[in-house]
Amino acid sequence: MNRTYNFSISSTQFIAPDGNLIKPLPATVNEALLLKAYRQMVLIRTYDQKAVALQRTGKLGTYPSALGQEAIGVAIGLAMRADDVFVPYYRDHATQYLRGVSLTEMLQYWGGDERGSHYKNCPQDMPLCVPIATQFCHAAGIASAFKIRGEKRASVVTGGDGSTSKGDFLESLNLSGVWQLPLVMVINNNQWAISTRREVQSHGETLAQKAISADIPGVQVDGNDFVSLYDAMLTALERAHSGKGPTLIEAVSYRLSDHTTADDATRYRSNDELKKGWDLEPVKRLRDYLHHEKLWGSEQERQLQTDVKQQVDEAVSAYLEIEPEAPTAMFDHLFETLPAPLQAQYDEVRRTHQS
Ligand SMILES: Cc1ncc(C[n+]2csc(CCOP(=O)(O)OP(=O)(O)O)c2C)c(N)n1
Repeated sequence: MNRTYNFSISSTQFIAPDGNLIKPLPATVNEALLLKAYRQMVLIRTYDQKAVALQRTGKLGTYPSALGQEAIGVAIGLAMRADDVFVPYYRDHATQYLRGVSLTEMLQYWGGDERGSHYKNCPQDMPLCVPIATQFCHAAGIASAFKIRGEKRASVVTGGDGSTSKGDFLESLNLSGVWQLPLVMVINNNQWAISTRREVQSHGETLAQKAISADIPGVQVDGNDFVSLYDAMLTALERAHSGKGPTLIEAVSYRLSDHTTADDATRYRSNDELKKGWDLEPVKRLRDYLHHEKLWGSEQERQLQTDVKQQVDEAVSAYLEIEPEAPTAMFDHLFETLPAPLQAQYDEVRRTHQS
């Protein structure tokens, strides 16, 4: 029997769970970058906790927490160029914030107001995608446009481990290889797709190896280590910008929260497993590293906590002051010409709203 193909998948980690360096930092990572990344991770964690609290008090709709996945969002956001396009899924608050979406816009969207997706400062990025995996097709389409126009821009798309089982993901991956698209696909492998374990999702040892079928680079990184993903993102973006084609990155993390505020994870996973997840978490890890290097101390931490709390409180106040849209808006934005069968519903909504 002849062997026609052998493959291996690299797995990268720079900062260990105890905050110690495993190998020297890449040349692209300096102290200023790490301090910036840490501040952004703390800000997003604070925002995230507040968003969950708002949902619990009836002031926000169902909300997907990104607790434990802050390094992924921040690494993508800091690595991308302004004129790249980000195609997010629903756990990407950190990247969206770094791209210019305000905390108030995010709260507005999760509060059920679609005007929150009309991003003032980054109109080129796509709105959040709640259907699983459809965003990969959108991102491949955007990357195709960049390629056809000869623009040195990349399309960056994210999805969870569950999304890699969907046809939309596999079709986009395949197309990206055939057309050598300037596309970076990042899988946030947080081990669970609601109550479905990663092991049930795919028989493969890694999710990165799905790239082999499309003959494009596939790498696995520690998604709790900001440096690992930042470094992989820069390599993938450089490939995309210089016309060398797509990359699939699997960022291994752990979902520390419930799937959304509508879920109760204690029904399907053990406390022991959750505790192990907390031992790996990204915010403490980077803080420990900065402590070891004497770049961070308790006074700076206190000041940061005060600053981010104030920033989040201001965003929440601005959100709560937004005048709700008229209920008829849901008809206005969906149809240019209202289909006849919906006219009666429209009239009724208008009548009830006015009275
Ligand atoms: C097309 C589609 N099917 C089913 C759902 C219901 N659903 C919402 S989240 C989810 C699991 C997604 O898991 P994963 O891709 O691992 O992302 P995670 O939420 O864990 O970050 C499912 C099945 C959906 N939103 N869209």
